[in-house]
Amino acid sequence: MVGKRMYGVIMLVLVLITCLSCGEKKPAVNYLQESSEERAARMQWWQEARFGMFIHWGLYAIPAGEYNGKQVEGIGEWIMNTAQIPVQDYEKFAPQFNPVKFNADEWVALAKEAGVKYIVITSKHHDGFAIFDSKVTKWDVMDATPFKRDILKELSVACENQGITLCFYHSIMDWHHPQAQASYFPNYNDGEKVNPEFPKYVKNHLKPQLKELLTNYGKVGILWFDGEWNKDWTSPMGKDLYNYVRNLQPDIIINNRVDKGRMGMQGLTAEGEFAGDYGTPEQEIPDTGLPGVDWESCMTMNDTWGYKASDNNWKSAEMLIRNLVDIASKGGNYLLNVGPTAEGLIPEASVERLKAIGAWMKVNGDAVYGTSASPFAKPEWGRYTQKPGKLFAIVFEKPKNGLVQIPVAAVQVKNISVPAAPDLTFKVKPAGDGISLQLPKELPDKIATVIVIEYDGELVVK
Ligand code: FHN
Repeated sequence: MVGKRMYGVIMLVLVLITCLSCGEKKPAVNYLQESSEERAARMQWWQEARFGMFIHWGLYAIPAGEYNGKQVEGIGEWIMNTAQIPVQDYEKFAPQFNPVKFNADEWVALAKEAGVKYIVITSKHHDGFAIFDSKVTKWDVMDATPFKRDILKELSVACENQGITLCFYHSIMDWHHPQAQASYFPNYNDGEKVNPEFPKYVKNHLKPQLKELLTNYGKVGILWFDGEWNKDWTSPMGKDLYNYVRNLQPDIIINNRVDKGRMGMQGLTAEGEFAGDYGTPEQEIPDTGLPGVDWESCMTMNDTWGYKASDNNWKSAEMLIRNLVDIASKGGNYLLNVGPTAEGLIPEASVERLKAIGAWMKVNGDAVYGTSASPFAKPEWGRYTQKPGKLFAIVFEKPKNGLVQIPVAAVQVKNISVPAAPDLTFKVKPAGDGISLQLPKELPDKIATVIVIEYDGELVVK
């Protein structure tokens, strides 16, 4: 019996060797059947990262929210649709795209200074324009613009050199491609129409460009799909694309916008068999963490993703830092957006905020990186995050009585420290099942003061 089985194994190996030697593709793997252990290993770097930078950059930075002398409402990268610009007129922006001030090393250095661990950049947004050297189309930075530099290649080198994970946002919806939504003009986003040619766009354009992105730019951390809401895109297409991408880079992470399971802007995935590794709340933060659910809130610093000269509605650094803490306290990731200008510069208001976040993270990053969701309901004065043996009490607003109640039994406490005030000490006063800490008159960090409680044993969650 063993002889026969061994013979079978040998034959299988020989067949595989033959296939590989004659250049036949290795059989595609169905990654939708991945084991929980394999998934956990693949997601680990992303779960520990907690903080990424979104970059929306493309031709829309040229009009920058204005068309034919008029301000165009809404988000800057939607100007082709919002201003109802015909394809041939939108194409006139390409010869104007020459961002000579673009410096990938500077962008990545800024992201690193901010404490960002991964960058997600728009390889192609809904307007179909590729900011990389695509042999699939002339509608790309190499053929259609005077810039003629492969932006993603320069970014991939800078990320590799500086230890930041590079990821790509790629729109399934395409307002420029004749076999996709170009023919839906003047409403390229018409959710009722279906282009019978769309499967040909998927086969001859979408997939080949993804193959370029996953072959020519090194290891890619995340494929961040978007534009999946049109009727043209189906769940079977999403599952097929998920496997197509994973077969090109098996360790890559793919968001839930590859399939049709996303529940609107709240972004999490509906019950059922939908592809995608994590939920994508947009411009919002879930009220509570969701045990066992991976999610990432993508948010802007002002009101637009793509650059818009008139949008100066900037969130404060305080709000951005507290968003990061709030999201981490619920077990999520924060994907914070910048929209560079047509010259290739990240707006100064974004730079200032990124540096402020970085200054806070430099002192307090241990309370965010590699943490998991708080086991406790959020207290009125701030948030909790946790790591094994460490509870981080992060104080936004000092309670009137100056006391914070921490649900860790006094006997368990090994050490209490405040990274922003290393000399600060606390008298540990038992209070009920936990301890009560008297805060100093002035909080060491006005935005968010981190108190690290190191303890023995397990936290008791009531
Ligand atoms: O339509 C896009 C929009 O332009 C932007 O890219 C956001 C960012 O996630 N996603 C879509 C809107 O949900």
